[in-house]
Amino acid sequence: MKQVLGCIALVVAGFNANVVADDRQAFNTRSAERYVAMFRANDVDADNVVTRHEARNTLELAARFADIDINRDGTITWEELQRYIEATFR
Ligand SMILES: [Ca+2]
Ligand SMILES: [Ca+2]
Repeated sequence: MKQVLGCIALVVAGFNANVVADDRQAFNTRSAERYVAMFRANDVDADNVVTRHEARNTLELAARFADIDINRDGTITWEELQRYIEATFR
């Protein structure tokens, strides 16, 4: 009986781990989509680069600007955004 309960506990624990992994995946997907949307919304002149000036009105993007701006040149390129998303939400 103990062994059966142990098996059930393992199955339940495995199921929970899958649920957590799915939640995590869903969160990461939503976050990645949100960052892409923020990038597009803030790229006012549509040159595929977001400057600090363009990002100034979006708190989350402004707060993460230095993290995303990998080469620290004061602008976020589309490639830098993709690298940030890959490193942070995958
Ligand atoms: Ca721009
Ligand atoms: Ca940059």
